[in-house]
Amino acid sequence: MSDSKMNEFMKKIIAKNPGEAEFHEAVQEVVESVIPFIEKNPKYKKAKILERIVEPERVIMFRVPWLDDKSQIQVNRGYRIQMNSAIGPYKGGLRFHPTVNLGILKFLAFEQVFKNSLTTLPMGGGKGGSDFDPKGKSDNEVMKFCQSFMTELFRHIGPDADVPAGDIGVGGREIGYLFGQYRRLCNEFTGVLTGKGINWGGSLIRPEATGYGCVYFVQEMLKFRGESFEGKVCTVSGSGNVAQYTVEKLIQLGAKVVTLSDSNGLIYDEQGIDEKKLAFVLELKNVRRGRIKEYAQKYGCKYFENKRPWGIKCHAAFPSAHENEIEENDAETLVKHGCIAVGEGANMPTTIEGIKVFHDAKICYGPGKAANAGGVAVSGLEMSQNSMRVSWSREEVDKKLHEIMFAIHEQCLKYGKEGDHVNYAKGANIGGFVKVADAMLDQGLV
Ligand code: NDP
Ligand code: 2IT
Repeated sequence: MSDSKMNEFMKKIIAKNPGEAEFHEAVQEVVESVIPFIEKNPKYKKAKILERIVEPERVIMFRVPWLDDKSQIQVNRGYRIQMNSAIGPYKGGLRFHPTVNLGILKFLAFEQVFKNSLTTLPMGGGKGGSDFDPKGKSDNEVMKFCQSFMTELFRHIGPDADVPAGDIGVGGREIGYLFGQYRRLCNEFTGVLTGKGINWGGSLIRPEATGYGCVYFVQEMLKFRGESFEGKVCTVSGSGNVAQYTVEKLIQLGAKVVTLSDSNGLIYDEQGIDEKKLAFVLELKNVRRGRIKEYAQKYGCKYFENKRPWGIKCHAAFPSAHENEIEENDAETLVKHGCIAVGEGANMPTTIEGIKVFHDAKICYGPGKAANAGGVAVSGLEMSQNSMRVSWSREEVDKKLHEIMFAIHEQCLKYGKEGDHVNYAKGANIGGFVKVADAMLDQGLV
């Protein structure tokens, strides 16, 4: 019964949003859990909550012209998807990457609605970005692009309306240029962006939050099974913001991390990445903006061109690069090699077929909207600090982050327990849905 309802629903989604494959996948993954729940709770069905929640409240698309270092005109496309504001201002990152298109940003905005709801904080869901590629651009070019991007975006955002942050290709440097231009255009200093520098309104622990939070979440999943990180071998993909702080926290908790990657290849360090080697990665990636291959050259470990880490034996895997990086055969290999936990630092890094493999094997699968919610959660804490004009200590923010990840795990247990197994994907989807759906019911036809 639910299956045919789902097929019918997905047919309409595909017809109405042609060519948006990632958005279709994200909706399918959520409705697989939510349709059976709605069948048992007809108030949501009657109010057509599902039909409304998949439709963005607003989509903004705009031209971003800028001058490169050779004084040539460049033109990119900018976007902001304002998906759902039933429980708070739109909140979600900006992605700058050549693959960015409407379907990818709609998938990310859709996921963000459920993720933000799970954080326990009052934040709606949004996402934005551009097909601009910061790779190989000078600081001056990145600044010119950011200023032009904000020159249109500023009229659509605000500290109580929509609060963007970083994502792939948008880190501290980009947030700085974007914030500078917003301040100049609006003549006001407010918490309109998160991920800001520490001496101009940023929060301690925000750079670390997504990685730390993901490790805290997997720690809870392991604890529930009577396990810990001590002595566990872990593989991590990517080498950007999320990957870096995932590795840092894993090292602190006694795990051995053996991989990192970027869009060119994979390093496999059998000795394990220690704090000193990680400091090298941070300098390589955040300051020199180089390739991960240099790590293999410096430390004499293995390097594989264009490879992902999923063929390497591990107890826990942390996909922290991009969507659809774990396919069905990768999931099978991970399970075959004895992997017992997956923490999704990235958004939707496992395909629907891959997720099925993890569920069938009954391993601890922590879906992105739960496992990587620590980043946006600390963004929410940054907004609170900005509103109150205070700065909390590292310890205070880290403690709050820890509590939030624990609370998300509890919500997953509440809605996802199936006998002695926990279906975290189902738990996160229903847990995230209920709060937003109830707010939509309370607020009438909006
Ligand atoms: P960064 O830009 O800091 O790092 C991204 C990393 O992933 C880089 O190592 C990059 O390699 C690699 N990568 C990106 N796209 C591809 C691709 N198409 N193929 C191969 N490698 C790729 O981004 P973040 O660390 O911030 O984001 C990583 C993931 O985490 C994304 O899915 C993001 O949506 C998600 N996320 C981020 C949060 C945050 O707070 N930053 C919060 C929650 C989720 P290269 O440098 O070669 O491009
Ligand atoms: O995917 C995500 O949750 C983010 N990129 C962080 C969003 C935010 O507003 O901090």
